[in-house]
Amino acid sequence: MKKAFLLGYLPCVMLGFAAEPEWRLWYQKPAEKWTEALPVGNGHVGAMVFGGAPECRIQFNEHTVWTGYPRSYARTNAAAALPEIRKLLFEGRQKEAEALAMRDFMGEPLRQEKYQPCGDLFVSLEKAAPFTDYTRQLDLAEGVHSVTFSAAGVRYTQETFASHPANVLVHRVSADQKGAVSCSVRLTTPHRLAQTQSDGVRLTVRGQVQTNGVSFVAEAVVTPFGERPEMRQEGDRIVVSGADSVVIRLTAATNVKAWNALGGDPDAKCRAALSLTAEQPYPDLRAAHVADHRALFGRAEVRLPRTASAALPTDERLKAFRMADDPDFAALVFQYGRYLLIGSSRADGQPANLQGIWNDSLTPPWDSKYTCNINTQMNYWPAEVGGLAECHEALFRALEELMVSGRITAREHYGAEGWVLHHNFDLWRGTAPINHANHGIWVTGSGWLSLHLWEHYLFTRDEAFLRNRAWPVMREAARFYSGFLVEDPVTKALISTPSNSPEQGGLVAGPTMDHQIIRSLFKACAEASAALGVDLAFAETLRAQAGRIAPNRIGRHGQLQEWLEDKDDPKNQHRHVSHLWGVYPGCDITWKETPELFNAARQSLLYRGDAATGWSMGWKVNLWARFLDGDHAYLILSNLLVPLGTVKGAGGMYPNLFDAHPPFQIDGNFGAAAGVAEMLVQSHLRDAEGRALIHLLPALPQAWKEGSFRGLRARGGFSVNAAWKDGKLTQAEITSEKGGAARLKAGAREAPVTLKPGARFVWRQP
Ligand code: FUC
Repeated sequence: MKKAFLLGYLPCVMLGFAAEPEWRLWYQKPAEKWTEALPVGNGHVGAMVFGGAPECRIQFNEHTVWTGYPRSYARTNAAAALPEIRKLLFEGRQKEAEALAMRDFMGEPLRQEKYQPCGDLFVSLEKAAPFTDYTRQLDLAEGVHSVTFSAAGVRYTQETFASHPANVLVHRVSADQKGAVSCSVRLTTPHRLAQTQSDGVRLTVRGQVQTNGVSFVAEAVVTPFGERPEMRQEGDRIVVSGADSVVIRLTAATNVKAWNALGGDPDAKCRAALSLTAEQPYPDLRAAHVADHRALFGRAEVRLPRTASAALPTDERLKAFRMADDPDFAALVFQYGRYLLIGSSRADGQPANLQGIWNDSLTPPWDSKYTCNINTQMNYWPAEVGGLAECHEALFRALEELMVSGRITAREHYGAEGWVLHHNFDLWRGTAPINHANHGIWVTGSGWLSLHLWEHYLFTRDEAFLRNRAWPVMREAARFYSGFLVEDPVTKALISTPSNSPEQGGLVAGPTMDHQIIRSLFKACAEASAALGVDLAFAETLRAQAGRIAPNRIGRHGQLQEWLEDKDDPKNQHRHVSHLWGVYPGCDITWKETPELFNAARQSLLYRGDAATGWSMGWKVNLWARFLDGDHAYLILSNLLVPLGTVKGAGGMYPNLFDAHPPFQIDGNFGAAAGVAEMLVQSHLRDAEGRALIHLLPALPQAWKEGSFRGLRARGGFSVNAAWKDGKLTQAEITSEKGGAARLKAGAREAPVTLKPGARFVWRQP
């Protein structure tokens, strides 16, 4: 350990970093490709820092720059086609049902809108080529990107961060010699309908994504420091010479007032952010940012054995990664996942989309929107367990908005009460079925996402949140399914139809995943209603209906059936493992309560195989953790922690550790981070007395012989720390903010505990 630490430490000291940060990504050359650049973000503005020399490119996004404009995608009276679609499905005439649905049932328009890039900031240093001793790094704990290099006898440093408290991105260029910073700064945008201007101090880009759509403003204010710096305008650039340092503050805003209203004033929003920070010295701006970032990032940590590999530059470390050699890489991936969530999802911003907040393309893959038959949910898997519940808030607000648009979809498409969301949404909160009837008609986006509110309550025990925020959304989601479920003429069970098992098998009646989600939602609603003492009669109806929903079934290959019929193909290695929802993230199927179904689900996962795209592997890590198989979970995780293209037919990672679907899709980062946590602590079960069962080290791989974690959260309102050696727990510590009872479990040992508010329990092992 000591040797490895020194190996990593020395080069940094030699290269001029004060000390090597504990958690960082670092490289010895500038980024050439976007997937080599490093992300910073404050939930409003996200940026990819290339760190080049002499020119550093900072490609940036603003969270509400989207194509389109407010509109409903619901199709008036689509519900008229519903009885016939159902009838055709019951008669086994799937293709006819899909054709009818394509004609009369899909949303209008058929496609949703796209998340867009905003612009690029270029900072070009004079006399900075050729350069030597180059390092760039992203310090995950501080949330600061830095670049250092030498050129013509001068040592330059550039720092970049996206401050949430100040709502600006800050970039500073400095040098180790007075007056040595001479640079030019320009601002561009890839949008066609745009103009750039400069007043000699400030660069402004004004753009319009499309006529009658989103308009945006991005502004960068350039401030030189030193004895006699000069600043002038040259064409579209601001040129500084002879400065000790230059600070650039960048902000961006749009005319989006809300998901259903344009007409905001982007200039005023930019002015507000820039004037608030005008007088703030750089060290103060930086300190306020670091304090804000650390308050979130510093809450939780996983430590795994650190070997010499940890000292390698990140791109080389990724190439060299072998499971047994570099356990600490998984800890870095856990921390990076948390870092990315802090950067892309803050309470007052949009939720993290398919690329978080980072996108440089006008036509991004899957529109960089919100696919919610797995992807959006996966983004938030590390939120609660990883101590970032506040980051979940952006999604909760989106759900409240989706409830409004989803009510119209419920009415027009199903003649039903409540609200429904299908498999995608966008900035405009589209909720209707899109793309194609063979996968776009999937009704449980709203059910699954509503359970995120319930999970937040379970983790925090925040009753005011349950009453005021969670319950209205959950209840109305359940109200939809309560009216939507129909009796299967064969089995007499209640089933979901028409729907789909994402994204295969076409339009069907009764996919297993839907039933697991709806049953879980109904049970959660019954519990919530009892806890709050409200809507008791409705809860009783849900409880009764939950008991009648088609149960999970074991099929002829020993598998958990994905559909009502026993038609699974054991050779099917499709990336979606939807019917295993009940194992993770749900708990409809558990080792404790339903061991036979649990084994069948495990068999299904074995059939599906190990290799897959990024997010699918992220899901499988969590599933193997729930199957209590740490080695298998780690095997999948390590298939993900490789350069893209290493495992045939599978994803992997780009040099900046962005997950490859491929191309980049951020869900795999979040799935992997959540998976590491799920291997170390699980809390989805309760004991016979209803206490949260906190299972410590439930799926520890052999390669993680020793380690520790702190600040992971468990349901019931607990924070958990633990350490282990030789694969055995040595000590655990749990604290409870609100007070409560839990049962700790490690291997065969168990200990019931009851804690007063604020109290801590230390569980020492023999
Ligand atoms: C789902 C997946 C695809 C992709 C897309 C964004 O449709 O099946 O693999 O992740 O979302």
